[in-house]
Amino acid sequence: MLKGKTTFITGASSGIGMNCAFTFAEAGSNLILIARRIERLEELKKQLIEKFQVKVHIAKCDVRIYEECESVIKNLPNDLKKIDILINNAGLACGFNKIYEGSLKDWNTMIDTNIKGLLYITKLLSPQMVERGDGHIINIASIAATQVYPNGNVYCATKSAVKTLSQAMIIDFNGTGVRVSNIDPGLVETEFAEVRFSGDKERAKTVYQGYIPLSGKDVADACLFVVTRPKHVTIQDLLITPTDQATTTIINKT
Ligand code: NDP
Ligand code: 8X3
Repeated sequence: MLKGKTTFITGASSGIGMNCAFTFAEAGSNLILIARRIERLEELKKQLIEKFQVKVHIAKCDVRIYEECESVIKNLPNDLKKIDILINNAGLACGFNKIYEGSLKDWNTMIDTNIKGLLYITKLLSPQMVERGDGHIINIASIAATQVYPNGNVYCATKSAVKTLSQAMIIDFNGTGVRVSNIDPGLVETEFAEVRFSGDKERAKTVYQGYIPLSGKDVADACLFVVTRPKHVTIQDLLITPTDQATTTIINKT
């Protein structure tokens, strides 16, 4: 379905991003994968090439640092410079505290990664899409973008910003041929909770217990569906949850 296309995925070393890499490679797309943990990307690249025989370029990149993003994109191999699909996925939650107990460091990390990182990569890659009159950008926001929950404060605010930026992009790219889709996943079992709880695996496990959460693959399948619609069709906004999740706070746990 995506043979000959190139997909650029941020935050591909884990979870949703890594699953998008497998799903898009299986559909025939070449890949550019970025994250900070390059050793994970090296292993992933090996597996993808062996299994799907697509071209894979990896790069170590902290999306919070504009110069790093710029250098990665400047140094793309010639045959992978034309980006057809961008999946703005890199993101995280740090901490789970009342706003009056929050940490400045956590707030800055979330704001710089989830909002500014997404803007940096979009600024660097979208002009070529506009010039060609073709391209698709997927922004991974969250159910938390519209449903704030206790202790979610700054994380929810960053995801709300992502959703707003998706709407802004849909408006600004209108008439250029570039499509933009916002995806809001509910609870997905990835390393997300472990990162939020500073590496506490036991606490993280409890987030996904008592019901069947989404998998990274479920979200990757949604991304594939979105990009494989005919060119005249845009899925602007998609909310995907586990069946047992009604809202961020109403979850049918056994
Ligand atoms: P994971 O923790 O499994 O993956 C997060 C990815 O983001 C990793 O590959 C990580 O790579 C990357 N990342 C984090 N910070 C940076 C950075 N500064 N520069 C580059 N890459 C970075 O979590 P998920 O897969 O669940 O999260 C992916 C996205 O999905 C996030 O935006 C998250 O907010 C969103 N989301 C997650 C949900 C969930 O329930 N899991 C629900 C809704 C949305 P590395 O550490 O190697 O840099
Ligand atoms: C991740 C889902 O509900 O933990 O965005 O915020 S939630």
